[in-house]
Amino acid sequence: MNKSFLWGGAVAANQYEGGYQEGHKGLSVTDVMSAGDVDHPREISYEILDDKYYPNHYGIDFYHHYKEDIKLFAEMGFKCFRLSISWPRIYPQGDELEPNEEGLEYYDHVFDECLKYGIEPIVTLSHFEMPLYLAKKYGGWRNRKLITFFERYAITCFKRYSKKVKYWMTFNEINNLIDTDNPFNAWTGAGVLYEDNENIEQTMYQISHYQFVASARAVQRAKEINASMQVGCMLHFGPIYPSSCNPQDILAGIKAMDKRYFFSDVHVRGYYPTYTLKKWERSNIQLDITDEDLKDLKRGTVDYIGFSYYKSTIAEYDKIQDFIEVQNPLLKKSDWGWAIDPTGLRIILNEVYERYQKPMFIVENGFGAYDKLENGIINDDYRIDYLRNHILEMKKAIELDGVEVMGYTPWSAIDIVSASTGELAKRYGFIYVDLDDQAKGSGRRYRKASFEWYKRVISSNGEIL
Ligand code: BGP
Repeated sequence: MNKSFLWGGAVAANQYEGGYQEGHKGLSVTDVMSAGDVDHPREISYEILDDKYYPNHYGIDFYHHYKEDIKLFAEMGFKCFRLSISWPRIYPQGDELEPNEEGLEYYDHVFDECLKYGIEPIVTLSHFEMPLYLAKKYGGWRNRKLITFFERYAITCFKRYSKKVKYWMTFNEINNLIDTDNPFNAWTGAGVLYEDNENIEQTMYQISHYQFVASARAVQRAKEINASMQVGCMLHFGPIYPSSCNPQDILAGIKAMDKRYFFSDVHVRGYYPTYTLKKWERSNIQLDITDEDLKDLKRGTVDYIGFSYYKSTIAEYDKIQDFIEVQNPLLKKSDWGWAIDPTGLRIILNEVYERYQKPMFIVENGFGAYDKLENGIINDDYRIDYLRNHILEMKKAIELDGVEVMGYTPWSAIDIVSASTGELAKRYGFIYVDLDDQAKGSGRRYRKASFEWYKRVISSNGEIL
């Protein structure tokens, strides 16, 4: 492994910061998302209702514990720490001309604390969130004006942190927008709720287009501010296998992957792929796309591909919808039904690298589980197994297949609120936080078994697994 390989861990502002009304932060769309669980989706109301609990308000209170937590990351030997900036901390409403100085200072402190230990901050500008005000007043990313607001926010961050942050990403898992059956996360994070009888597919492509343009403009502004800054995209990836060797199923697998690749194709190549143009023609999809937008897409292609990998899936031919997703009988699953497939990581690294020849950054990979704290000890061997097997496959992709991988930041550096369910009980971290789903508990941090294990992995640069 290359000596400069970026080992670290990842989190997202809305899932761990807390302090939701401190430092003149505005409300985020995630601040009005109630708790859910494995069987019940979270609800979003655009108002804070008295009878609901909102897990993001407290998160794990990193806002007040950042020194203690970053010290623990340093103890593990992190070379980098992936976090996101909360947009409403910087622009509380989203459409103001001047940023909130207190919000900017907060991230100065966080970045300084990281840099003190030689930890490189890796920053996502929008991780499933935005100012609630933009969602209510403008309809979120349905509205072209959002491009200007995002660009202003990005410029503010690039200028302010140009000496502290080198690696940036624009929109987290932008390709989750395609998942129109489950609009959770990417849709709610884009400040968009379905309207009755709307053409959901058309809306999805329009939101995506505005985000692509906003991202491309951010890339250009970053280069103007500091040419050495690197801006990447962030995709949710994982191979989609055909359910059999029937050519119909093979084609179904390709079509299913195209739905994910559509987003990286635009980010990386700077233009819309032909399979999408044909789809728009066929489905009579009408979009607001200007010539200037298309120029922006070309000028603002990304420097690297950040992606999350948790699981693989299977596609089976379906007459009506091209394909349907089915379960893989050969793979074990997590308690939340996510198929465990380390080889899938090597496969996707190969596929994506061959497609684009751009450096890749694994910015999320991890195992959500119900951890048990017993006498101050958390034995999370299942997590160690998961991560070990994935790192082994990543190493094969690098050493045997020649894939260029910049770093690995498992999800999550520390226990945080789950994005999909709102639980804290779905834990991913190397550090246990003594809080329950209602944020009750001591809040004390404990090193899990995986903490000591990962520390050795980093100090041996991936040799001791
Ligand atoms: C990704 C998101 C993260 C994160 C992770 C785990 O989709 O980028 O924000 O939460 O998945 O998902 P969950 O928290 O739902 O288990």
